[in-house]
Order: sequence, then structure tokens, then C-alpha cells
Amino acid sequence: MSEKITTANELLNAFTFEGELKNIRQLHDGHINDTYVFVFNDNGKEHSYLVQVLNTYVFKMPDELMNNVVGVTGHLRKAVIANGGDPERECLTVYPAKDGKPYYIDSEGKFWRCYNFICNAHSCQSVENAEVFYNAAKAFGKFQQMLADYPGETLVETIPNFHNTESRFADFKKAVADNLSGRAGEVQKEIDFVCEREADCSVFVNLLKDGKLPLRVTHNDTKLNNVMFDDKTNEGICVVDLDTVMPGLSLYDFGDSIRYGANTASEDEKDLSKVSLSLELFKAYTLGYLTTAGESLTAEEIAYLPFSAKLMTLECGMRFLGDYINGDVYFKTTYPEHNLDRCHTQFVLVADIERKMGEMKQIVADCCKELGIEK
Ligand code: GN1
Ligand code: MG
Repeated sequence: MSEKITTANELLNAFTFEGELKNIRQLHDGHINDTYVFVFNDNGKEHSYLVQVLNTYVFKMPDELMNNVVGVTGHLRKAVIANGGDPERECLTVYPAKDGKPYYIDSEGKFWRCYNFICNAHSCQSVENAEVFYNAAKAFGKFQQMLADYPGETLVETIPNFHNTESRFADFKKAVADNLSGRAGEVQKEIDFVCEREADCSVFVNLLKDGKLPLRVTHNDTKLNNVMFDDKTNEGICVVDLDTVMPGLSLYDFGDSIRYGANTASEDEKDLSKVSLSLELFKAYTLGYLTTAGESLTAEEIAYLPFSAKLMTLECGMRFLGDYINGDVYFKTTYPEHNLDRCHTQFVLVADIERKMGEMKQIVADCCKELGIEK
């Protein structure tokens, strides 16, 4: 407890906060960073800030990462203002430390940054109804549109080869060979599941190499809980968690959203009979995404939307399994089998997507027709 107070005091000195500290609460949304809300009393008015410790095991270039984030948030702010929106609620703003840097390194070496807290908004851990997912899709599609003219070459790859599934497969094979946790022998069935799909891992890499898919500036971590929804209207007003914004494929963003949000069960559900791909939710997301991003997508991008859901799910399952075999060093876990449970849901979902691929293609075609998108 006293350690916590020391850190809080250090942060109060390091950043400029308005008012007097009332309380601090922790958010438990992500698998990577530690996030807190600092609530201040500013002359009778509540004023909150989002304060976060960046996980520097995962993000090895924090300085460059914060340069990316400052550039991207500045660009988004201008776009929001140009669209007549409210920049305090529709984009993140980095509040620099008192020394002018966009972060503060504390006495324990922890890397802190501070953002505006989006008020009167909430995040969702699961899709309650199709409308929520449709709204998330519109927000991610719009996010991509707002970054369409961002100079991608100025962005540093914060995690190299983040969605290069071929290189993810190589990492996975290395994890199996190294077997640092000694667990590889228990998960041969799961390892086989990945190896049977090795060829899938190269599909996007090859299309990109051949110039058949365009490189864009993408979010790369489009989980449902990375959108803030307005408390009153339920519109997706702000996309958050910008640490992996870098050059990528629109299909990474689409596929990852489906992986997480169109699953009828949670990412770590133990009862695998609950896991499946909801075609209703797939349709809602496709419609929302095409509404805001459809015009700018190429025919190839649209054609690969269903496959992207499969590939991003396979990739994520392979990462969970790889981390399990590595001894749980990357993702936060709360019990020893956590990464394995997550891997199981992902693989059941992959198999279900494989079964439903034909229907998913038909849904994409129907959505294009409904929206008058012809490519
Ligand atoms: C991590 O931090 P969070 O929970 O938004 C991960 C994503 C995975 C996701 C799986 C930087 O995202 O790539 O898809 O967990 N982020 C990073 O839930 O590795
Ligand atoms: Mg997140």
C-alpha cells in the first residue's frame, strides 16, 4: 500500500493534473498494460485522467512508440475537429510530463503516460446485441478513414512483424522446439491443429508482397474493448489503445474484430460448446465496417474479409499456445491454464469459421449489394 502511495505521489509531481486527487481506480481491460483512472476534484468539478504503465517487455521501443502515439493522436484530433466533432471525447490526447516528454519513467524504471479520460462513455467486454457490434465496426472503419492520409512511413513498427502470420508461425515453431515450460508434450493435439494450417499463415504475406493488398495505417488490435461507446447514444465515439497503430492491412483490423466480438463465448470460456461464430454478428460488423470504410477498400480486400476472420483467429490462438509453451511470459494470466483455455476457444472458432466460410462470403456479397458497393 505504501509503495502505491509513493508511486502516486511521484506521478502527481511528474505530470500536471488539475485539482486535488480524490481517488485512483484500476481498469482491467487489456492483457498487456496496467491502466488506472485518477479522479481529481477541480473546484467542485470531477476531472479524470487515464494513467497507464506501458509494458516494456512487450513494447521494447517505448520512446519511438510514444512518438507514434503523439503523431497519430495529433492527426486524429485535427480530423475530429474538421468533422465538427468534440476532440475531448472523440480522440485521445497525450498529456506530457512536466519535463515536456510524452511519458515519465518512475524511480522503479516504470514507463508512465497520461491521457484524457473519455467521460460519459463506457467500454464493452462482450457484444450484448448486434447494434453494439455494428457501432464498433463503424468506429473502426471511421478510424481507418481518418488515418488514410497519415504518412505511414513515419511510423515505427512498435512490434516488428506484429501480424505477419508467417513470422508468427516461425515464432510458434521455435516456442515448441525450445519448450521452455516443458508443457509442449501435453499439447500435441493443439500443435498439430496449427501445423495443419501452416499454408494459411502465408496468404496475406504473399498478397502483400505481390502488391495485391495495399499497405495502410491500421490499428492492429481491434478488440471490442478498444472502442469507447457513448453512454447515451451507444455510438462508438473513440478508438483507444493506439500502441500498435502502424502500417498494416485493413484485413488485420477487420479479422481481429470478428475474432473477438463475433465469438458467441468469451475469449477464455472453458465450456467449448458455447464457442461459435455468430453469423448475425458477422453480418452486423460487416455492414457497419463497409458503411464507413467500404468505399476505400479494394475488391481484393473485400474478397478476403471472411478469410481474415479465420486467419486472425488462428494467429491469436497460436500466440496464446506459444505463450503457454513459453511459460506465460507475454499475456497477463490469472491461472496456470489461462493461455491454454484461450487457445482452445480460438481453435474451436477457427474450425467453425472454416465450416461457415461459404455463408460468410454470401453475407459480404449481400452487404455490398445493400450498400451499393460495386468493385
Ligand atoms: C492483446 O492489450 P489487449 O488486450 O488490447 C494483444 C493483442 C491480442 C489480444 C488478445 C500488444 O491486446 O494482439 O489480439 O491481447 N496486444 C498486444 O486478446 O500483443
Ligand atoms: Mg486493449
